[in-house]
Amino acid sequence: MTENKKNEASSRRSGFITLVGRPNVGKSSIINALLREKVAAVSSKPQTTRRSVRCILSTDEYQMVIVDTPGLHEPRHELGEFMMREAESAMERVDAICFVTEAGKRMGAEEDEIARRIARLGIPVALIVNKVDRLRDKEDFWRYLGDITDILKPAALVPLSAKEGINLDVLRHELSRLLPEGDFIYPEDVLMDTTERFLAEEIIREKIFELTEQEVPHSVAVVVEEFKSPDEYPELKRMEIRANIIVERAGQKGIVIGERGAKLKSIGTDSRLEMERRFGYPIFLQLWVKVKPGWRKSKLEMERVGYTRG
Ligand SMILES: Nc1nc2c(ncn2[C@@H]2O[C@H](COP(=O)(O)OP(=O)(O)OP(=O)(O)O)[C@@H](O)[C@H]2O)c(=O)[nH]1
Ligand SMILES: [Mg+2]
Repeated sequence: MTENKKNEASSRRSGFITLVGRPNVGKSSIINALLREKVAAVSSKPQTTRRSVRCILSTDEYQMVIVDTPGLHEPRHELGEFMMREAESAMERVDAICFVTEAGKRMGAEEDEIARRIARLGIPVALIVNKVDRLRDKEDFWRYLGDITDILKPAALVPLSAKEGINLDVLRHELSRLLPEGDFIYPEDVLMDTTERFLAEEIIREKIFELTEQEVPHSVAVVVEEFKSPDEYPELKRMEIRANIIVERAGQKGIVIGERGAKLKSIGTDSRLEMERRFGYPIFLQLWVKVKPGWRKSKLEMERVGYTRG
């Protein structure tokens, strides 16, 4: 390495920061806002994120690998257990942890308990209080924070709105200060450490979360069976993606398909449009709905639909 390169490397910073918190507080939305790009699946329903995913924010000075995680909750089946293992292991060997909460919501005992566990890890913590756009009275901000700051002793506290873009620069700055010196881990143009196949599954699942209600979104898994890109097959003019939507019961299959196939058509159209934007090719998308009774409760079925830990 030349002297110049060495200097450049040592003045740069890079590291891993994991975002954790209760379901639906806005972790994935915060990552999309930080990256200025929609990379992670977001929905109004809790437990949207099922796997930990590394998302990457690169600037001239630093590279932050931000790990999105499933919302922390008491698991009720095998899928929930899988999600919690994903979140727990994402907190190991990282440079900092961001604990995300919601403004104006009183912290419960459960949140305090999570905070205590995080504090015991001995890793620097940033406390993000998201959704401040919803606060009607500024006084509520502190009133509802409760004991959490005493428990976490955060190195930074950032009131934020991922939705309205309030304090995003402050958050970028505060998090970058928690990064150690070191050269970049990923090429600067990489936004996510994952495959296009996984992204396609996430996009379809997100649309199902948006377009179905109650137990249905939680009972769904998406498995891409075929993924052909012009990158690999230059003779193709478009990407060809065939995916199975797995549900737990026959009734749910009817709901996902909808009257005269209308719901499935909407899921397909919305997914295709987002994929075209993300992947940069015209997309041919075929969706099939299949029933696998109780897949969320079976380790074997979970593995078959792709929920295995590497
Ligand atoms: N009003 C408001 N809503 C927000 C904000 N950030 C996120 N949301 C909404 O909160 C809901 C949950 O957002 P997500 O980003 O999916 O939350 P999450 O913490 O990743 O949820 P899980 O993956 O289920 O743990 C969505 O409807 C978002 O649009 C915010 O700053 N203000
Ligand atoms: Mg999420």
